[in-house]
Amino acid sequence: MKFKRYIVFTFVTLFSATNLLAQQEAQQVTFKKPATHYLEALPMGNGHIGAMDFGGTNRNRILLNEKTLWSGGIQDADSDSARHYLPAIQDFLLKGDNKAAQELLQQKFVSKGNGSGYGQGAKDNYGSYQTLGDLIIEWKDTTTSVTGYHRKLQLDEALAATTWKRNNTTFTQETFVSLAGNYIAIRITASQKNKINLSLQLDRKENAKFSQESGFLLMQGQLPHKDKPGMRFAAALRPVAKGGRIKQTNNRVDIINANELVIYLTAATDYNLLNPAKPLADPLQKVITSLPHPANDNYAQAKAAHVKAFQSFYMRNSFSLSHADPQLSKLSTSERLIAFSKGTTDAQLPVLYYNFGKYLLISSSQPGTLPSNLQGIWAPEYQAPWNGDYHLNINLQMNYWLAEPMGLGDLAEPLFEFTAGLVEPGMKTAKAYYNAPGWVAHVLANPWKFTSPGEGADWGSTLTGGAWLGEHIWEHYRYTKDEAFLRKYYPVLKGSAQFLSSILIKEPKNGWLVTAPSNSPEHAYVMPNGFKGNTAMGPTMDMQICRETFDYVITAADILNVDKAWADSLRIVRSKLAPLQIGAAGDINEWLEDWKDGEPLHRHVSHLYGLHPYDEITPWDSPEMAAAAQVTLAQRGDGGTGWSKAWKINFWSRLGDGDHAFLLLKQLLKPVGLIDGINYGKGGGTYPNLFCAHPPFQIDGNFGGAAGIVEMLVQSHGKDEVIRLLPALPSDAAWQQGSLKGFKTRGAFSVDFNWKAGKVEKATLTATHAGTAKLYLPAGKAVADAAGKVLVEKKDQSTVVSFEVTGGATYHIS
Ligand code: FUC
Repeated sequence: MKFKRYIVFTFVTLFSATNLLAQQEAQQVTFKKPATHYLEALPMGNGHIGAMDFGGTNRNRILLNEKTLWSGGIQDADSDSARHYLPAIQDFLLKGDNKAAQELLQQKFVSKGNGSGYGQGAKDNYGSYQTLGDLIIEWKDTTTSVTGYHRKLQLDEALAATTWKRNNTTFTQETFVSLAGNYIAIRITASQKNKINLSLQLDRKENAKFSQESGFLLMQGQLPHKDKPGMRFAAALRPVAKGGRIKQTNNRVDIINANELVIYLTAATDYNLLNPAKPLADPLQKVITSLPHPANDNYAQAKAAHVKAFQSFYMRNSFSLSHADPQLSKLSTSERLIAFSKGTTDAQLPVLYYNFGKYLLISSSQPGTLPSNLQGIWAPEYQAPWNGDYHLNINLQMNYWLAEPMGLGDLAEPLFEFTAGLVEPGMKTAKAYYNAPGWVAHVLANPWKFTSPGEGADWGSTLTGGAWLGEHIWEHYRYTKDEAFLRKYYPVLKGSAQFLSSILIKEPKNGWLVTAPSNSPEHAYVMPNGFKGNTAMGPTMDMQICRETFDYVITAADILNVDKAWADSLRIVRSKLAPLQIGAAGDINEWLEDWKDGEPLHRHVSHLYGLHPYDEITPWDSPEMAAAAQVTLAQRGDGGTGWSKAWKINFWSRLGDGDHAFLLLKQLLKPVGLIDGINYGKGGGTYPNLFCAHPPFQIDGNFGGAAGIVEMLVQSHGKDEVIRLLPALPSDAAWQQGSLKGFKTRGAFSVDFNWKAGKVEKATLTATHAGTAKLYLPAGKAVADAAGKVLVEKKDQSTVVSFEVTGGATYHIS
């Protein structure tokens, strides 16, 4: 009896130890050294304020960001005469003279002025997202040696911590960006009294002045805008020390012989989210008054409130794989990346990547501010790559692919509001270029509501950026069935459909309706006459976006009981759109004709938009097209930038090929050194701090990669929105046992399940609304209601089943 108890005890202990290990391996980004570069620093944020802790023990840098800090300002980049040239450009295209069309487009149909400043718009009207600056912590003792150094970001608590030992004293620095209050908090402790001796300073290389008030360090400034004064910003820092003394001189704070120190820091700008044309008041007073007062300082409470607020998002869902390796927990994250790339099994690394994606979403996107940009909220530059803006031909959208399935759709609010904010300027752009109703946004957008085409004919005339944003509004509805939400944003969707339906022209060969002039994002074709160009009519992605937009607007009008006659007319237009076509090589045509690719391995795979994110192509609804999509993917190859690889993980998962998806995930996790600058040739990967390498750092790959993991595990797309568990599970041994909790599916369901030996063991499905559930039921499983009554049973083979559900009820699959 005793012996048996001992065995059970040992088993439980071992089991929970492995579990704990797995948890830590999946929840921590760790380093054994201070960062030498921001791509080794630990990112934190609350959607408004961003921080990156370098973990230095002599001189520590904390890189600071504020989401709305943008140079430039509102510009009128619409070329008013453009619409007069539209018929001529279209005529050239109809006659097959794409060269003349592209030349005229470059002269008359691009943005007025410098547009985005050729990607270098910081000092131009377009502007650039900029770093706020740095907090510098300078320790007095920098000569004695440091031992026992460790640095980690604890993802499930959103806390960074550095520990080190110097002169027999153990120091710790803990940092968070509060989700409960709008500030950064940094607490420094020492194992012995009077050992904290350091100085604090704020720094910024451009457009800033520094000052101090009793108990505060201040920074304020104004950014350049070509014609007028630009955005004002301010930051304030307040140190709270226990023991010792604080001395303030020359905009510097010295902490002398303290036992403990807490630093609070906040920042704001005068950017007016509701009306960027009318800046808010000078933010200086706001930052001073919004910092916690020393008299009320209670770090423990502030930390607890932050962790609680953060976990209210983070704990909504979880993904775990059972396998853990005790050896791996001794490695730093970058050592794990290297080992993984050499073939070491590290089951928890993909889980860590998933968790990191979730962490980044919560930290960079919160209601009430701008959406996550090309760098989320973490930029060290004054001229960010591509201005750190909102690219609408994949990048901004990819940043939000995670939100709905993770049950974090409320964090996409900044995206929905940003999209709605583009309607008004986009209506002006639609008139100026196409003399069309509705609204358009092209390839680029910024907080100043830029909707004009880009300045280059070869990339700037993609006209579906705005409609693609609308897809996220529709997806939110599909996941939640929230009619009030749909009603609120219906005018945005309707405006896109109005625009797209009114600009279509009839192409001469088949009489299909097509967009013109447009392009297939950033890719070139080679015409049979040898012309290599971009300007085209009816590129495949446009036609897919038209079908998708028209379909959901027609459905939305029906749900909301509005615009019946118009929706009917849209149905007719939809039926005349150029269809998907399979080319001579068995692939999906990217253009209306089966032209050769300008760059066969190009990073964009826009013509597979219908496979993902749109669900026009699925292996079950359209097997022939799915097979052609697979040929396209094979042609394009597995290379590409970070986001391109991330997209391909999603594509392969939707084709049900978990092994190919995992192959690409492994490539996305390939360690990349600290390369600055843009180098398409090198391909994507992962920096030491897990940020995605385009290169340079671009956050879309982090989000897209984590979303790809979701697609491997749960899908619910296609005509019938059938819920599929483990639709693309890799055959790798490390993936054969695991569990998921709190996932959302289209049709407004929540699923939890676990699997063993690669097969679903038990699952529960909770319905938010009454209706019909459609489920791909694994062989040998049955569905029962909460009372245990069996509703459907399929013993012999896996198949799609449907059953009626009650709102709020849970169903068990076992
Ligand atoms: C798109 C991509 C580039 C880059 C840029 C920010 O235009 O083609 O690779 O990601 O956005």
